Amino acid sequence: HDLMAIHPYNSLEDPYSLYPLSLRNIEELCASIVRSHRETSQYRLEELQALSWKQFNREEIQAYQSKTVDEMWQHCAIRLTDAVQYVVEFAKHIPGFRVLNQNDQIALLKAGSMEVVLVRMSRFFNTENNTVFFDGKFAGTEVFKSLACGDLISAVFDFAHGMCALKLTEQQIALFSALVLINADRPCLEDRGRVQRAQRSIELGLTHILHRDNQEGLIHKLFQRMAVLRSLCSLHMEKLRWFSQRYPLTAHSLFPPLYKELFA
Ligand code: CLR
Repeated sequence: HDLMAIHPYNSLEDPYSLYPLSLRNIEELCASIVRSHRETSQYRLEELQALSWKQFNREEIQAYQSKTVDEMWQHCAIRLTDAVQYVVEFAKHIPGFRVLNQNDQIALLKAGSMEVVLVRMSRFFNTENNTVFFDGKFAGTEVFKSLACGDLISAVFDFAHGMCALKLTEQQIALFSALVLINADRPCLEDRGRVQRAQRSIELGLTHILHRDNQEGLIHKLFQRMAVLRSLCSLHMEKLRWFSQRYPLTAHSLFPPLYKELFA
């Protein structure tokens, strides 16, 4: 691990160019991923806890339900894009991400940003009443009725519930999110080798903190969650294609450009 002393700047820019990684490298990588997560997570857990009494009342739910399909889709697409923007910010501060070429960065975000939003959703989820923090208050599935994709919404809520059951710490969520994003199996990568090295380092980081937390058993469950994430995202894409076919104008002119760029 003395390579660190020889190439301090290089190692900061691309810690994955140095093999084998020392424990110190791995701890630094974890610390920077956790910092990036904290700085882009919008709300701290205590803040969300303090807001959990804010629920939509009957009239407010009624107002969401009486929106047209395209109004509600546009509204949710805007909220989702907002969340994706924070994920992009998170990604940019992961050491192994910012050293990738721009095409590979985009390929990873196209495939993984929605998945990370769904991982992050568990922080915004109240398992006591199955509600998610949306538009300033906690909303149940009924709020999303006018999207006309109840199967997607209930699958997403189930996923959030299952993630909450794992009771991950913020550090574990941060490393898991990074691993969801930096995945060498994604399509259209130009420098797959580089992504693979970054992925391996983050895997080492996640294993390291799970070991330290005495929760090695979680790694298996987290890999299972990744498979569920993939199926949720293909369901999201399927719904988006359905919507764009029925409401081409809304999808084309009223959806946020970033949403179109990443998912269309
Ligand atoms: C996820 C964590 C983010 C904050 C955030 C913002 C918007 C929320 C999202 C979270 C969870 C999923 C969400 C979304 C708005 C709409 C979407 C509730 C809490 C639901 C699942 C509807 C998806 C509709 C598409 C089919 C358009 O940091």
